[in-house]
Amino acid sequence: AQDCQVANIQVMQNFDKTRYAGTWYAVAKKDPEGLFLLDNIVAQIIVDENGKMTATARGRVIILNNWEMCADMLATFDETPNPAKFGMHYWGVAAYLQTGNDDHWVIDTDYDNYAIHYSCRLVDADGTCLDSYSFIFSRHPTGLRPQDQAVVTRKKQEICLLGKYRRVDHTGFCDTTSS
Ligand code: DAO
Repeated sequence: AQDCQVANIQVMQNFDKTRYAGTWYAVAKKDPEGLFLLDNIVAQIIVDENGKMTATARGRVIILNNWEMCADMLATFDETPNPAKFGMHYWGVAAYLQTGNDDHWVIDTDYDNYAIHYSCRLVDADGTCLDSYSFIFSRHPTGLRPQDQAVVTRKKQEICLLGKYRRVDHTGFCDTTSS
């Protein structure tokens, strides 16, 4: 799983979306081209009584003309034969925010502390990813527990993104400011 072929990326085995539900704080992010969510990124994963997964997410963004705000985003997920691989449709509560369709793969999680997300937007002719983004999520806004850092580092390497992440700060900017 170190050949960097998108098709060979290992995802979470026996993924349980019900245990994935709840609040996740992004603590690190590998940005895609034309990045959108900057920091103060918090996602709420919801699984309804029919097993349908949706999400709300909020984060600081800078839109046209350097306007800084907190974006409220909504997402729905389509299941695939692999329970850890979803198709995600997302859009902004406000019409001027980004809209799109991305993969949402859960690479690894212990459900209670950390989760590693991955999305490849563009696969190159050689099967590697040309434009990816990835969130490292924590249940704790303060960051990863020391004991989770080693496993997260190993998984970053497995998905060929080691060294490509930046820290995502939580300053409280989006706790009160609304879109
Ligand atoms: O921030 O550059 C970026 C890409 C992220 C776009 C999608 C964000 C909206 C939905 C997030 C749902 C939970 C991960």
